[in-house]
Amino acid sequence: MANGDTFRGVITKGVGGVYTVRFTVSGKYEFALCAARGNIRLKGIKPAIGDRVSFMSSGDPDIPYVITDIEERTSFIARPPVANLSVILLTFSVADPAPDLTLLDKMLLICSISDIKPVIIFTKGDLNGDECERICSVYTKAGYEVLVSSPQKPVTKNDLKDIIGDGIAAFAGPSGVGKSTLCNSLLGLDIMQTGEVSARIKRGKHTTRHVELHEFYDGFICDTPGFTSLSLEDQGIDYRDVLYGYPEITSLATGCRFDDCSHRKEDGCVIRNALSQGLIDHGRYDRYTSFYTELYDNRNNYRHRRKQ
Ligand SMILES: Nc1nc2c(ncn2[C@@H]2O[C@H](COP(=O)(O)OP(=O)(O)OP(=O)(O)O)[C@@H](O)[C@H]2O)c(=O)[nH]1
Ligand SMILES: [Mg+2]
Ligand SMILES: [Zn+2]
Repeated sequence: MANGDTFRGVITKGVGGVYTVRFTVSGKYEFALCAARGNIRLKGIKPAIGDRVSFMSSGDPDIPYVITDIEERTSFIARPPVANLSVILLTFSVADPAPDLTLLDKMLLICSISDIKPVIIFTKGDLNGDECERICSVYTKAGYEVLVSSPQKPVTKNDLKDIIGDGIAAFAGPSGVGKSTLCNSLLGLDIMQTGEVSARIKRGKHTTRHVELHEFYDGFICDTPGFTSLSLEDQGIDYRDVLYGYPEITSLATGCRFDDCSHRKEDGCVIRNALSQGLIDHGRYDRYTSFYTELYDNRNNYRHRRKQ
């Protein structure tokens, strides 16, 4: 590397303003430690893992490179900050803790609006086989890709190889569902990084704190800390966008009398009929109407601060 040359790579780790950037030299992967140049921070952009960046020599022996530019992001999630995600592995246990399907549906909706492919992984199938089968069928019928994981039959590297390809995938879901267990087993890492769920606080004892990208075939995977709630309103979701999280309703809605049918009480709505025929799951429909109604009732609060 000559001084003044500019290189390009992907941020895989960021701790205290020092970023690890993976780049290619003569067909081989190398890692560079980089600081961020002031103008990047001044533009209001803080580098995040997953960012594709340009960098050059800094002259500082401690942090030898400096990030000079960040490519436009194809997607961004804020908590934890990860840029250019192409896949979210939505991980929910079928028991211990019981699956929070309201949270799952909210995340499916956000994935759809953010153009990130969701893949649902139901863990702990060993603890409640019947419930596992039931919710798998609900989400498979709704059109989603669903995988099941248990200690006897964990999700394998091969199951995810083509799904992730050369993209970036992140685990996401509540605490204690087994994200780190699965991520570590996929990466062949020490299982000691996960632990028993504490009975009192229902969290993994070795709860994941810092987030980094790990190489996975031609792409990356990352583990993330669990979370318990998510506000669609805070995410800037409009009531008219709720249907993006319900492809099975959208695909039948062409039969409704009104183009802007909300599928709640309108005359000529075919969705209630589809419900009684079992074509749409009642739980999914109830969550759709409750998100719609809540966002509709609060619409004056968020219209002025909706993301463009
Ligand atoms: N029975 C059963 N237990 C599991 C399975 N997967 C994980 N566990 C256990 O669930 C507990 C929590 O697992 P973690 O991997 O720490 O959960 P996590 O989702 O990373 O939790 P946070 O980091 O707090 O978000 C551990 O005791 C695991 O051994 C499974 O498929 N079946
Ligand atoms: Mg974890
Ligand atoms: Zn309708």
